[in-house]
Amino acid sequence: MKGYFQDINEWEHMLEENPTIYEVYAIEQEEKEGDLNFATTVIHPGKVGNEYFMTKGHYHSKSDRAELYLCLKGKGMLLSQDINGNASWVEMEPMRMVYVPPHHAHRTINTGDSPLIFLAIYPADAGHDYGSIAEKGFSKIVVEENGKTVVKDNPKWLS
Ligand code: M6P
Ligand code: ZN
Repeated sequence: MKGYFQDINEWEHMLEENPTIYEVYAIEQEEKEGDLNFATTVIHPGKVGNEYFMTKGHYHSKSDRAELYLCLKGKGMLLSQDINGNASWVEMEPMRMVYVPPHHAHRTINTGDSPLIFLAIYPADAGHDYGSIAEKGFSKIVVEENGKTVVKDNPKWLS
């Protein structure tokens, strides 16, 4: 995940211990219309500098495909944005379902101090498009400031 977090020095420092940031256990079907994939994701608690551990985040290759998450354990946030970088975010807590509309990139963030575990359900033909997020990130970042979770403008975001 080199380049995904703001604090490059902290990132390199953390690599000495090489912690697992998140794990995905996906059951994926053949990529055909009408079928569903599902995946359980575990994001471990932790931060790089003041930025919480998070997933890479992606658009769908078939960008009109939506996605649904059911939070099972822990505390976190779903950050999503449209193709122009207009972002929105919603808190995740056990038994809360959160929805990613078509044409929206999505990333999940563990803002708690225990693993964040959620189930994702998405069309089998959605596909993952990591390109633009890997390059530009999201327009917002989620950090801890004075013990509080804060959503801030990404200083590296170029719209
Ligand atoms: C969820 C789903 C998966 C995704 C995973 C990790 O389980 O959205 O499709 O792979 O989160 O997210 P990412 O692939 O962006 O790292
Ligand atoms: Zn997705």
